[in-house]
Amino acid sequence: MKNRFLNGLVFATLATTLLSTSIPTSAADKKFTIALIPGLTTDPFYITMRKGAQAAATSLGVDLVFQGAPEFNVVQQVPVLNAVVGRKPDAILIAPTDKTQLIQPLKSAFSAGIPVVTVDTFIGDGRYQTGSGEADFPISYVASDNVAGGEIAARALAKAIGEKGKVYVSNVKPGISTTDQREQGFKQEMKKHPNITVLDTQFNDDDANKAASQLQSVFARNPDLAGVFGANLFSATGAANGVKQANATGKIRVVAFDAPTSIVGEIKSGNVDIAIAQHPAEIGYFGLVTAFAHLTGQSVPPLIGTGFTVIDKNNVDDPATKRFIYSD
Ligand code: T6T
Repeated sequence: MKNRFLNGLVFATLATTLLSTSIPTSAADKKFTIALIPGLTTDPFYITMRKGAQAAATSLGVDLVFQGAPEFNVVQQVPVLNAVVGRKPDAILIAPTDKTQLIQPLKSAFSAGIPVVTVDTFIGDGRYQTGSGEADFPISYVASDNVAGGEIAARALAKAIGEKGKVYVSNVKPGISTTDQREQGFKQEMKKHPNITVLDTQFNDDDANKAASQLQSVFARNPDLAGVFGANLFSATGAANGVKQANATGKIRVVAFDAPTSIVGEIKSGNVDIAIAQHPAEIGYFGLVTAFAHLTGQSVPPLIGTGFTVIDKNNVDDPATKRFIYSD
């Protein structure tokens, strides 16, 4: 999967070329409307993604519609998707909340003539435009390499705990492509660290309070717990809070996926060892550019990989790092 990612620099060059190339008159005459449907509207990750999408939309003269649900789940996302399809946008960017259950609802959008780009998460196996099956119709997938992200997390946690002890993954729920892949990458990397035991994953339904109480329960059952990997923003925030509530800062080490503003303090106080910041603005920007390229007759890559910035106590105050802290 990793090798299929387009080199970010190459795509950046392509995008710059695209933006500076004159648009055919017919395309320039039409004002496109592109909808962005996030996993949920209040998550700083998607708020930051929206900013990137808006920056590209403004440059290209596109109307961006941002419409989503208040929680990350299929039951709330599908009615939003159907309402957006009813408004007949020229294209849809969406972070599907389940890799299987969003296939049919998105297929309806595609059948209605609306091109689909998935951002952050994918449907099916994420291999689009291969002629391989019922979920390959989206034109592109724009995202972090989440397996690699899980591997980075495992290496960092292994180092923090001195290569030995018990750890677990605090995760959202099975079926979400991103968080499934982070757990997969984490576990496959941990196989290379023979003195580390990975306990059962705890699923929190994207609820930081639940993740915090799960941390305390796992700790109660395993007083020698050494570390936890929070596989997304709410899992990591909750795990870090749980460690504080248990007065176990420094004893239970935390590796966080995602980088909300609160993570800066957690890293400085030593409660979190590292945060793996995704580049959600980049995902939004290149998602929008990809849809626009398709609408104006360009071919587009079916997979576009965006970057990570790993934040720890050594670089947390660097401006070059700080720009990747998510917007609230
Ligand atoms: O980690 C991100 C996103 O990549 C994932 O798909 C869902 O959770 C987040 O939005 C963070 O809350």
